Amino acid sequence: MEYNFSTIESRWQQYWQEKGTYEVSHLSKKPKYYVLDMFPYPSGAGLHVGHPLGYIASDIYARYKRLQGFNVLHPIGFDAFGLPAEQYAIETGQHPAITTEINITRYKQQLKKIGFAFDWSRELRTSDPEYYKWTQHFFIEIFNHWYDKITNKAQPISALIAAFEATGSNGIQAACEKELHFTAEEWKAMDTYQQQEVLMNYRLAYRAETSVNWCPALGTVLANDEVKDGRSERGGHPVEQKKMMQWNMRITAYADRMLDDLNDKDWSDSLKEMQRNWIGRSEGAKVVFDVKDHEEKIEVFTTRPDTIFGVTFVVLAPENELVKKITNPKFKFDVETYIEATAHRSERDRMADVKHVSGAFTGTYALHPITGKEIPIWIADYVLAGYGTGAVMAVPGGDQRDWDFAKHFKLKIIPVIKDGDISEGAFEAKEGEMIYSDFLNGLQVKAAMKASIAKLEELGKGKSKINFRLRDANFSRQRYWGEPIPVYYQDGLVKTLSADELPLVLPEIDEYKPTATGEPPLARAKDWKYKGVYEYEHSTMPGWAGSSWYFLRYTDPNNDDDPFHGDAQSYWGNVDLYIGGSEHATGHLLYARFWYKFFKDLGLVSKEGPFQKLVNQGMIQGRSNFVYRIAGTNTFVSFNQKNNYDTTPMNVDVSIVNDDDILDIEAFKHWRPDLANAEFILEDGQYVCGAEIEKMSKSKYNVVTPDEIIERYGADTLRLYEMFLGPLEQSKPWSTKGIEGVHRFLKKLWRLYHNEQHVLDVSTAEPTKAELKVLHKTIKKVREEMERFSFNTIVSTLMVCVNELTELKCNKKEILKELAILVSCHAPHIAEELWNQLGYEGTIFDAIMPQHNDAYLVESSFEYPVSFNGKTRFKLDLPLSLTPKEVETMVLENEHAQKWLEGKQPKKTIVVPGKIVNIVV
Ligand code: ANZ
Repeated sequence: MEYNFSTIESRWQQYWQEKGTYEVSHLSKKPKYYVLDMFPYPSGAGLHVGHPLGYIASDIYARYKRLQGFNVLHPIGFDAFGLPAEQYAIETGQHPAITTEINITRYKQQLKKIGFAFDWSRELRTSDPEYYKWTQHFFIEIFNHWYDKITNKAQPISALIAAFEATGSNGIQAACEKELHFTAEEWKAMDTYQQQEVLMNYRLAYRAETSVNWCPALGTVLANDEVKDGRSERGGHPVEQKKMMQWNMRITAYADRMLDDLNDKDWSDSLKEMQRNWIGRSEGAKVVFDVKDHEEKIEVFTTRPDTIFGVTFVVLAPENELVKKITNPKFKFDVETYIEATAHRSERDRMADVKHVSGAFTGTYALHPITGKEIPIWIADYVLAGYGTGAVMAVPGGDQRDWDFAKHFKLKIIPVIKDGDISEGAFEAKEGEMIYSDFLNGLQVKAAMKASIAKLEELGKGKSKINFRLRDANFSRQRYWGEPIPVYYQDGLVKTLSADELPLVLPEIDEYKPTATGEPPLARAKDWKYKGVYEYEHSTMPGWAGSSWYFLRYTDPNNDDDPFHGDAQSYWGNVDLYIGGSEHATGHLLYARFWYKFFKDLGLVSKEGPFQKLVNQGMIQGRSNFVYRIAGTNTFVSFNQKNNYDTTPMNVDVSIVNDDDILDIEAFKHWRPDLANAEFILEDGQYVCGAEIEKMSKSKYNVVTPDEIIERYGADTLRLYEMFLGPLEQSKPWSTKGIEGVHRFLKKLWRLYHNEQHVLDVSTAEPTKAELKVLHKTIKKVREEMERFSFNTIVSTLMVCVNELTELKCNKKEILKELAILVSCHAPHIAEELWNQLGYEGTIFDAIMPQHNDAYLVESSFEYPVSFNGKTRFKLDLPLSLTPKEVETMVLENEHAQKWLEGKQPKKTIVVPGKIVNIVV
C-alpha cells in the first residue's frame, strides 16, 4: 500500500474514538500532567488554518508527556455564550442556542479531522444549564463573601454581620467602596434596607451605581478589555460613559495577591508586564481638602505628597458627585455646559487627548490642608471619575497636565524643586531638593514625601495610600445570550436563589432585542418571575464568567452534586501548560486568576494560581491577493502595469490565484456575476495579482481552512506544516509554499518501512553503528527541542533523520520502531499505522519515549580542516584515535597537501587533536 493518508487517518481517528485512547481518570497511580487550550468561541465562520496552531502545539506536548509516562489531561469544550450568536438572532430571529449548536457541530468535525488527543468525554459548553448552574453557584458564593484584609482572604458575610452585631464597624479592615463607621447599636438600629446597603459596600459581588462603557449600538455595557480605542471590540461601534446600576465583582480586593505571585509564573515577561500595568499599583497618599463655606470635603489621591506646597488649584472629574454640591450658583451654567460637552467622550479618548485643554471653574474654593490658603476648584475631563477619588490636587510645577491647564487658564505655577526648570513645562522628575515648601525646604523628594505624610496625618488631613489602576469588574450585560444572574428582587431587597433552585434557566423570549423602554431583553419574559411574583435580575453575566473556572470543571465534568470533586481536583491540580492568544492578557487571564484565588480562600483548590506555564502562540496572518480595476471600467490591469492607470485594488479570492500569484481568469469571471464580462490587460499572457499580508478574514477572501489542506495532504501534513512555519510564539503569514516538501517527508518516511511494491520490508538484523548514531542523535535533539517548545525545529530534525537513514538504506526494525515514536507527537496517524504494521498491539501512545544513549553518539573520526598559512584549503577525515604525530604524517602524505606545498618543506605543522591542522610554509 502506498502512503494513503486519508484511509490511515480515518482508521486511526475511529480507533481512538472507539477505544477511548485519550480518556483519562484521576484514579491513576501515574503522575499527572494537565495541558489546556484556551477553549474556542464557536463562530459561524468555522476554523481557519490559524485557529489550530496553538492546539497542534499543545497536542504535540500532551502526547510527548504521555509517552514519558504521565497521565495527561487534555480536554476541550466551547465558550458558547457570546455576542455574535445573539447579533445573528437579532437579525434573523434564529435562537442563539440553535446557531451555537450548528457552529459547535462544525467545529467538532473540523477538530476531529486534525486528530487531536482530546478527551472528548469531558467536553463542556458554558451555555449548558448543567454547567452554568455552577457558574451561578459561584456567583452566589462570591456575593456571600467579603474580603478581610487582616486574614488577607475572603470570609463569609455571616462573619461580618456577626462582627457588626458585636462591635459595629470597629476593627474591620475590609476591601470596600467607602470606609463606614458605625457602632453595634447603630447597626442594630438600621432597617433591613439600610443593612443591605451597608453589606453591599463589602460584598465581593455587589450592586452599585457604576460608571460604565455603554455601547448604544449593541445595547449593552462592555468590559474595559472589550473596548478598543473608544469602540467596541466586536463590531467597532462607539462606546460612551454612562452611570448605571450594575453588578460588579470586587477583583480589586485581590490586586496585591495577583501582583505578588506573578513573579513565580512561567509566563513570558511581556505578558506579566501587561498584567502588572493593568493592575497598576501606585504608592502615594490620600489628602483631604476642606471646602470653603461647605460641609463637603474633597479627597484626592496623589503620588507626590512632597509637592503639597506647589498645589495651586484642585480639579474634580466632571462626573464627581461633589460637583453639583459645591458649584457656586453663579457658575452653574458654565459647569453644566461643560459636563454636557464631555459626557460623550470615552475614558480612553480623555486619557489619550493631551493637547486639548478644557475645563470650567466651579466658583468655589478649597482650603489648603497645611497653609489654609484658598485654592480654586475646577472641573476638567483630564481627571477620570473612576481612578483614585476622581479628584486631584493640581501641582502645575510637577505635573505636565496640570501645567498645561494652568497655562491655559492663567493659574499660578509654583516651583517646588530646586533647579527644576518649569519655564517650558512641568519638572516631573522625582528627585531634587525641595524649595518654597515651608518645613520641607532642603529635604530630598523621598524624605519630603515621608515628612509631608507625617504632617498630614498629624493634622488629620491625610495618610499614605496605595492605589490601583485596576477597577472592579463590571458583571452585568444587558444581553440575552449569557448566564442569568441568580438573583431576584423582593420589595427592593436583593435575594439570591438557593442551591436547589439552580440552574436559573434562560427564559424563552419573542425577540432578542432590548424592550421599547430600553430594558434588557430578559425583561421581555413577562411570566418569568421568582415564585411567579418577584422580578428576576434582567441582565446576564459577561462572557468571562463561564471561562473563569472551566478548567476546574474539566477535572470532573459530569459531577451533578458538585462543581468538581475534591479528589479529582487534588489529583489534577492546576494547569501545567496553558496555550492561547495574548489578547486575553488583561481579560480572561486576570478574571480566572481572581476566581481561582477566591476558590483558594474557600479551600476548594490548594494552589495560588491556575496556570503554571503559559505560552502565547503567534497569529497566522492571511496572505491576500489583489486585482486592479481601472476606474470606472470593468477592466483589470496586471500588477506591474497598474501604475500606468488610475486603478483601485480589489481583494480577490485566494483560492483562484496560484502560488506564483497568477490569476485563474476563467474562475475569476465565474467568481461573481458582475465579473462575467471583465476584461484584462495582461503581461506575458498572464494576469499577475498583487499580494499583502493581512488578518485572515472572510471579508478579505484570504481564508484558508484546515479542511482544504487535509483533503489534499492529510492531517499529519497539516500538523507538521503548521509547526514548520516557524517558532510557536511568532506571528507568521500563511503560505503553502513549503507544504509539498513536508508532505514529501512523510512519503519518504513511509518508504523507509516499505519496499518498491509498498510492502512492509523491515529487517530484524542488528543496526549498524552509523544507524544507531543517527537515531540517538535524533532522540537527543527531539527531546531537547520538546523541552524548549521548539516544535518547528523538531520537524527539521526529523527530516534530517529520515534523509540520513534513507542514505544508509536503513530498514532495521529496532531503529524504525523508535523513529515511529519520535514522529508520533507531530504526525500521530502515520505513526500509529507504522507501529501497527511493525506488529505492535494497541496504540503507539502506550509506548515509551526513547531515551538516547551517549555511547552511540561518540564520534570515532573527525573531519579536520587543513589550512596553509591560516587559510583552510581542504578537509580530511581521520580517526580520532591517532596521535598528533600520526595526524601530521597522514596529512602531509595526502595528495591535496602535496599540491599546496608545491614541493616545499613545511616550516611548522600544528595539530590540535579533534579540531584543526595548520601548516606554515
Ligand atoms: C499631585 C501631583 C504632583 C501628581 C506631581 C503627580 C505629579 P498614577 O501613577 O497613575 O497613580 N491623578 C490622581 N487621580 C487622578 C484621576 N482620577 N485622573 C487623572 N489624574 C489623577 O498617578 C497618580 C497621579 O495622577 C496623582 O498624583 C495625581 O496627580 C493624578 F508633581 O497629585 B498627582
